[in-house]
Amino acid sequence: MRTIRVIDSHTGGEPTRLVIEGGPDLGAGPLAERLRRFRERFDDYRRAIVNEPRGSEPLVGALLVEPDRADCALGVIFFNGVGYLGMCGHGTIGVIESLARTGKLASGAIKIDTPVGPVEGELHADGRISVANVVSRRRAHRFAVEVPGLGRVSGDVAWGGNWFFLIAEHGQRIEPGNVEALTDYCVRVRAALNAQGHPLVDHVELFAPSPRPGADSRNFVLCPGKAYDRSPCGTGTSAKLACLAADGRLEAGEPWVQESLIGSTFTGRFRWHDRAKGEILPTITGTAHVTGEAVLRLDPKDPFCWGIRA
Ligand code: PYC
Repeated sequence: MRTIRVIDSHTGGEPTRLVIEGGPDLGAGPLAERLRRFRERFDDYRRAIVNEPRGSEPLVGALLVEPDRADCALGVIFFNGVGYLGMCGHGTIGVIESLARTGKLASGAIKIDTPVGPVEGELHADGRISVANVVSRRRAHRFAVEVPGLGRVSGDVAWGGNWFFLIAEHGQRIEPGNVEALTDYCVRVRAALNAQGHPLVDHVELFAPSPRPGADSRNFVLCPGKAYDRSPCGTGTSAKLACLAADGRLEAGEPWVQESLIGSTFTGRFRWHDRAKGEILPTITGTAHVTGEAVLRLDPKDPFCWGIRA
């Protein structure tokens, strides 16, 4: 019988399961290499931790590891029900909240190693958490894709720690009652985009004006697989900031309040990393709440011990 100790949290409604003990031993080396080892040799742990019957479709796992970089206090590898993430904004906020609330982290700044580079978290005295994310940028502006059944769809391709396709003109209602149609639309767009020149894009992000006072925009973000992000998506908001910066629609230091489909918000800001290249350093601020601490039991007699395969 294996046991895995976890701390569960949610950030703006999006769940994170932090693995603090009993996860796979990925050895040493850069986190990108350890992620590859995780995928190739220990993928059954990923399914056991986040998939049903222990997990759920939107759940993101976060495996706590020793950092590789000397300037980082800890390392994290993020994963979900279908694979692995480069970075995860809501997840990093959840990890910091989980470590803080269980006495494993004092308030202040902490540098965290991830497979796509170091990020810096800051736990504020009022409970908000900021994450200074990896360098983000727009790769393609108004890229048009022919989507079977939908016609031509145009959007921006941008990196914010994961690859995103950001669409402003989509004709969809971004409302909680419309999740099925939004999911179907994004799944079709992603498949077409992957086949037509952008195979790495695994997140699709739709935007609309927000009815919420103080919010600049509402989004719907389809994550790898078919789950949508209940939070405004930290890496997605970083990608959005890169596009706003490239278009001259947001100045360095100015706040951008991004609302999620369910009404939670992140505040994003950026500073320039390399203005000539359109590269920014985004910071995302939000709040998370711990929802539980548990010991997962992996019983070899359980036919679904390693998760239900989709
Ligand atoms: O907050 O970056 C994020 C994220 C990615 C996938 C789910 N959440």
